[in-house]
Amino acid sequence: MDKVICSLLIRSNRMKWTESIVKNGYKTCVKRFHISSRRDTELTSVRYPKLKRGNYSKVTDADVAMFERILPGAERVITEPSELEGYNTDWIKNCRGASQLLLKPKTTDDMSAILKVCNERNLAVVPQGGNTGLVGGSVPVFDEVIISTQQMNEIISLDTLSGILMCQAGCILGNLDNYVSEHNLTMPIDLGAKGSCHIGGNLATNAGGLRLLRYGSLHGSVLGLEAVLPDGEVLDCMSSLRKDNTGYDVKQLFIGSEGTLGIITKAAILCPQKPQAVNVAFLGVDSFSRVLEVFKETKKNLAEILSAFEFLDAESLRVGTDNLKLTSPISDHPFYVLIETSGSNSAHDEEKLTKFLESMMESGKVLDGTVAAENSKIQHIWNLRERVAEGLMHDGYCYKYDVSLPLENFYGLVSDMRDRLGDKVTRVVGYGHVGDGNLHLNATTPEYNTEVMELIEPFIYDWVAKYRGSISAEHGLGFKKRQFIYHSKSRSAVTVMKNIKGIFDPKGIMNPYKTLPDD
Ligand code: FAD
Ligand code: 2HG
Ligand code: ZN
Repeated sequence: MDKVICSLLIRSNRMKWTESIVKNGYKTCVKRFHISSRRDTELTSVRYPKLKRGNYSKVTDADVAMFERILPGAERVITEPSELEGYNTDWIKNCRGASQLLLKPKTTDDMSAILKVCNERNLAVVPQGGNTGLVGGSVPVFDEVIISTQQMNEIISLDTLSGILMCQAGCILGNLDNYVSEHNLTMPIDLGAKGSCHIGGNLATNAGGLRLLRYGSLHGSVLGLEAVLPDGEVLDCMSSLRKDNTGYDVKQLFIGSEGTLGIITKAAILCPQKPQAVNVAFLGVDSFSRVLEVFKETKKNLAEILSAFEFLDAESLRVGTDNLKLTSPISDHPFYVLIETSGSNSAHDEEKLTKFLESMMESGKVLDGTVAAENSKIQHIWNLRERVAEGLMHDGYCYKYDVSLPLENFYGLVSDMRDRLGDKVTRVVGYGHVGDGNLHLNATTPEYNTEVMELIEPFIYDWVAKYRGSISAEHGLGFKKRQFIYHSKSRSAVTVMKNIKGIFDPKGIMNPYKTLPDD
């Protein structure tokens, strides 16, 4: 048995870690790579011809002149079509709008002034952070004015004792993590898009990511928030108190509201202590039920140091090895598990993890594995998991789904979808955050294919509803999923949502055609 775990550990030292992974200090930088040009993406208004533009005003020269007065200086009021292209198209190149105006406020006052004008003029707007959203929420559907938080990137304060960070909404998550790391703290959220996504975008989508298992959702970590309402009113909920039960917790409404209620301009976030010791294990197992057995044992044995439990199926791993030329540190298996531990005592954690893996190997639950404690090796393993989304884009068009399901039904959906789509697609992959009950199912084809789309939807949503899952676990509804909201939410809940929307945004200028279904 000693031999088994020995080979497990030696393997990690023998591996050639050829990748240069940590760029700009970020775990993974999402590059704005160009597999196909953004112009290849069909206009959303063409792909969805039944959708009608709302009764909003069109931007005039007088509007542009007014915005130039509010936002003086270069690069703040953009009308040049070539510069607008990237802002009009989403990261997965599924959606493309035709906005003719991009605004870049720097301050809350700027934001307030431009929203006031938009509201008075009845101009529809779409808030945009890093534009890494995966449901078409961050780009216009028709010609909405794009309001980017790119220039709202100031860190306001960090209280190193309480761990409370205050910043503007346009700060890039990776930059914030680098900043708080210098003070022995960490951001309570981590995701593959951290090199591009903004904290405001994270809040607006209530992003989950790789650390949710450990630090919980943003609903708990966000202590305060400032937002500008559509009429320009500044909603100040910038509390930095851990406990504050004075009245309704209004800020919570903005977390996950996908830019439909107002624009988040500032946040106060509780940052946990940065773990001193991090270990990552990458394991091969022979079935999905084994993944679940290992998860159960992991929770039991590594409880207080467990910080992530992720899985990939063999096809997901191949996305990395085939499309991104990543190398796997272990032999081929039907399923892979990534376990991360984060603690304060490396000797203690390593011993605990090693002992645990030893027992998993001995019982036959785990067939092969490697453990990494060194940063570059840890990163190499994380890349196999974090970069699946990027790798899929190399296949062409990606049909992306993000669902919550009871763990026992988790992988059945992937198998059924594979049977259903057969050789009409390049591949169907299943991977995700097992620890949070969140499956990512993606299928790819060389280009968008209506027949494939009609085979997937509404089949997938009916399947999820049958098991009382959620059709959007962490990415939101955005443009692409809003019409399916009733698969996961009751009529009464959606009615309340619509009423709330009516209170905050009576003219409906905030991110129209997103999140809420048409009547
Ligand atoms: P955008 O894409 O710009 O916007 C997203 C939505 O928020 C839009 O509806 C937009 O209108 C709204 N919005 C943006 N900023 C504001 C604001 N200041 N105020 C109000 N509304 C605003 N998501 C996860 O949950 N977990 C993951 O693990 C994860 N991994 C990802 C990995 C990759 C490689 C990529 C490309 C995306 C991933 N995502 C993940 C999806 C995405 O939701 C997150 O990347 C992120 O939260 C979006 O932030 P953003 O700044 O890019 O927002
Ligand atoms: C992840 O967990 C992201 O990697 C992206 O949420 C998932 O692309 C996807 O389907
Ligand atoms: Zn995810």
